[in-house]
Amino acid sequence: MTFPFRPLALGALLFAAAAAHAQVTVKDAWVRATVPQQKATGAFMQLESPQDTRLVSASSPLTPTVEVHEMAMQDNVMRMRQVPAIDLPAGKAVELKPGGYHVMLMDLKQQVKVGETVPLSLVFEGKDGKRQTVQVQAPVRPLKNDAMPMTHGEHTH
Ligand SMILES: [Cu+2]
Repeated sequence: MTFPFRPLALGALLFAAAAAHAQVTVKDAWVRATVPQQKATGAFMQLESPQDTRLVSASSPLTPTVEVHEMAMQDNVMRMRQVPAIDLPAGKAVELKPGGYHVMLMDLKQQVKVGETVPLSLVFEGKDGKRQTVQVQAPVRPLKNDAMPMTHGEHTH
């Protein structure tokens, strides 16, 4: 005798297991360091979700004003604007990077320095309207890593 329904049952099981772990993965999150008096900066990262979802908002204890932005060429000028959400198609990595999508930290009260870590809460909304929040600790990095000269020993003035 064979068991024709067995593969079907196994498939249902696997689906249930996947649904239980339908968490968005956040990789390589970082925040761009600021110079004194700079009031805004961007947070960048790679996002991947096992099912269709969208990044709808973000927050940070650093500032009450955090927006989801997109940077794009408009009339030959790079401009950025707030977007209602960033779509994450199932299984496809979406990169938030300088010159593209980013999480914007605005109204900064203090300088964001290299070596610090910025906590971020990212809110995702699935097609069913269910929301999940993912916490990220994003290290602060200089604008251009490779442009930073290596320094050795102590500085004396
Ligand atoms: Cu921006």
